[in-house]
Amino acid sequence: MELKEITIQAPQTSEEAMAMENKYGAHNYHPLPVVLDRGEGVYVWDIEGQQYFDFLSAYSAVNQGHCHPKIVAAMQAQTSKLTLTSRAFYNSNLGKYEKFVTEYFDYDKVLPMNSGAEAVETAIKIARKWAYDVKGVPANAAKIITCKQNFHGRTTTIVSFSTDVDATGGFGPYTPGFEMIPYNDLEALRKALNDPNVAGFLVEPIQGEAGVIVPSEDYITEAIKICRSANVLFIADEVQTGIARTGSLLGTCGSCSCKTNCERKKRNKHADILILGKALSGGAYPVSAVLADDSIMKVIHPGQHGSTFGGNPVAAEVAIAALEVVRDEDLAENARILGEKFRSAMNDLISETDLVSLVRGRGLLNAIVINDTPDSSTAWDICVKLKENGLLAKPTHGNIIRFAPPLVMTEDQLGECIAIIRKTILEFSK
Ligand code: IF1
Repeated sequence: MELKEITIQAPQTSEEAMAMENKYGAHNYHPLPVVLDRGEGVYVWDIEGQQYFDFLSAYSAVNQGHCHPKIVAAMQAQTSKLTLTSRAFYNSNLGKYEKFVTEYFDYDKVLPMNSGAEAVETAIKIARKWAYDVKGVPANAAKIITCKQNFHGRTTTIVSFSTDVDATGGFGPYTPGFEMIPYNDLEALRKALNDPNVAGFLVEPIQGEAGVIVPSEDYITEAIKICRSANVLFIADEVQTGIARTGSLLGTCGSCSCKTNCERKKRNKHADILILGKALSGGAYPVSAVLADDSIMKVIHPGQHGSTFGGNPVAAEVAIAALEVVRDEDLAENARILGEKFRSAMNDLISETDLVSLVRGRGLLNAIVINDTPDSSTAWDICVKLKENGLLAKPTHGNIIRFAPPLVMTEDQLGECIAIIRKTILEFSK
């Protein structure tokens, strides 16, 4: 068959672009009505040239800021040299990246994938295999404990242990082998681990999609201890909380101000299996990874897991550059300092209006709770107004607005953003 000639006019206006997406794309999203065309650092511009502060950062993928020159340069250099070999052959970039990323996060080995969901799937497979090969769990009996209100991605297995009806409804039959317990509940964890067939506990150090739920200060360290004493793997999904977002290198560090390798291993802040994605590439490319020590990673043998694109040369170079930027620009420290300023400004706002009832978060992963019924459109309406005032944020479940700007933001820029948020919310309060 001869392919017919297709000529596409690029959309000239935001209206045209939205109409095209609406007509030709599946309706699996409900975006804010803004069409982004260009980005640099903390800013994005729409088709009409309107400038905005990005307070979503592609759900924390763009921690290093849009189109970071160092990441772009690494990507451009590699794309003109070699892009993909598959893992049927070695490539000259992968080993270098593997050494870099394992030293950076202090693990023996890495298993490279592409999306966050794939990395979560990978971690589940490793944990199950470890349960059978090392722990001695009977075949097909391994259980993984997860938390209610989690978000770990959208594959059929991952939605099998979601408590969000939009994510799960209509997609059964579901994968067995998962048990959900309440988040931030050590007693529930102790009880759930009272079963010799438990392979792992999969948890987000801060629950993002649930509305930036920060657990009590000792939750993660205690949960790690409980897992260790029950011979259960502690699996941290740091796809969103990892890589400086929360003011330290990883969310499991808690409020510890470590930059790269602190003494996480000694201080019970070190997951047995670490899942990374999003900011591992600074948003330039889909790059995810699962890290673990040899005693765990050794359970995976040739042919048992993989991906065409995982560990490709571009991903390797982009990830090294992205992690170098985080270190060289001290983004964790910046996130911690700016995060404190942000929450303090939001608390001032809370004292001036009844419309905002709470601010919570850590580093630059924050959310405000809008004082209205969960099914009202107030948070959405505020986000539309914020957009008109030059700042992009997205509401999440139950009238909550998440604020997660790129971590390269300056204090002055944050001041401008706080002024926009104040002005918008106070206008609404009238
Ligand atoms: C969407 C939220 C953020 C994640 C954690 C794994 C994944 C994610 C902790 C999967 C992805 C995204 C995906 C995005 C919405 C989103 C999100 F609102 F749902 F919670 F970031 F805030 N683990 N999170 O947060 O990674 O396969 O997408 O690369 O549109 O679904 P992925």
